[in-house]
Amino acid sequence: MRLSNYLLPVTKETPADAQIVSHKLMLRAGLVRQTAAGIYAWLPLGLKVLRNIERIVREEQDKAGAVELLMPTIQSADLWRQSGRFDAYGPEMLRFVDRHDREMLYGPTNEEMITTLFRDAAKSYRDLPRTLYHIQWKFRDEVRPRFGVMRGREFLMKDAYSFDLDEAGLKKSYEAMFVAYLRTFARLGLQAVPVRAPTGPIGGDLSHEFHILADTGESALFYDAAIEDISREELLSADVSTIARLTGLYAMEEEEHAKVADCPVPPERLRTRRGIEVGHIFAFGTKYSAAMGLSVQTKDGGQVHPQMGSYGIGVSRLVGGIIEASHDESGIVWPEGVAPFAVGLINMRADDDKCAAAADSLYAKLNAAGVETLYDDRDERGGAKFATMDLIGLPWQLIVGPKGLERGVVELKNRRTGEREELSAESALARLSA
Ligand code: P5A
Repeated sequence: MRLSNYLLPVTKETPADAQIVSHKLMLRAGLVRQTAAGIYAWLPLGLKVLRNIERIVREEQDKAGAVELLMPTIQSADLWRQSGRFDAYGPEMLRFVDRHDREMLYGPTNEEMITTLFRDAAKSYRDLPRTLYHIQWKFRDEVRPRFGVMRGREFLMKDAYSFDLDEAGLKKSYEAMFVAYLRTFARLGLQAVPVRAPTGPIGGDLSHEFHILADTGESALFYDAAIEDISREELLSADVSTIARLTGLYAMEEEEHAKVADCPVPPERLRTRRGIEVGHIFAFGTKYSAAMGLSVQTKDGGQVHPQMGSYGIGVSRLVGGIIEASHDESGIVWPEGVAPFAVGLINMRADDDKCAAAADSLYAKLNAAGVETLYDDRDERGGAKFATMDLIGLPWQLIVGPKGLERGVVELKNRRTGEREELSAESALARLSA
């Protein structure tokens, strides 16, 4: 992508309305713009990051055996009256009427809808177990939307729903999602701490929240320092034994920790830090299947209400969460898997024909090699180009200038370490396409 043909409204000034670093950087780097309280437009660079996160989330859901579908954002109130949650959900639910005076709502979650879809499709034990998911926008009329996309009113969620014949099956489905979450967050370059959680309006008696550690998190966590010793490699290849290991280690939110009479963690190992909740999973049994008339025939001819769970990931919140966990004083430092482009190619002198020709040629070769490149081909000062590239945080910067060209070299900079290296254009290409 040529920057001269892109929409990247970066700013030097720190926006006055942003309190936390990720929100400031998302505005400054031109990722999002607020269009109404807690509602954001995703600008081209932000959308690429959102799509990359979605892709990793989707791949791990598919690997865990979940099946993707897509449910609408708008739901009918009748659906929610069947579960009894229409009144219970309260003012966070955005309600409205259509032209025929039918009561509608913008979905804050989809337990009701998936239960009726499954009810109409599944007839017998052969149709179970199943886990279905979608990645879809939600709306919650939060009293205090804040911190940008971290607590928005409209936000993107991955929500999965599992259906099993019995409790042992539900436990397996819950564990499969738990493992998928550990892998997903590790691939996103994050260390996520699973915390035993209260279930709130979703219901049920087994639930875990996944938090990433960041000073600006909304919850205070108390946990065993040993959690931080679990390596990224182990999380990337997590299995059920990893769950046992992690849930065997103490981690609680402040309110729950306060209720614990004897904390099992010795004081020298007890850590307290703030966390951002990026995922939340629930096992709630027959709460919705019983209320909404979902039952299937068992092997011996009886009928059972399937045991259900639901599993959420805050996809848009993750964009902010990743920035909280990965930035420096110059801007964002994207982990490889989510970066909007792999390489930022800088032409130091757009007004110099030789320099422009060399940069154009590198750009064409990077494209041909399938390396996603953002090419700063604009006629701007070099200093401003460096600042923009540092701010938007692409993993590699490839700098083409007239002086280097005279010596037959270009410069390659690693955004995370700041290391710079001079090398031939061919070697740079080989390195970046590897
Ligand atoms: C689980 C999936 C649920 O809604 N029903 C379907 C269950 N869980 S949850 O914890 O309420 O939400 C799941 C995740 O969505 C993110 N999230 C938000 N992100 C941005 N802005 C918000 N206002 C917001 N509310 C929830 C969180 O990451 C949460 O873990």
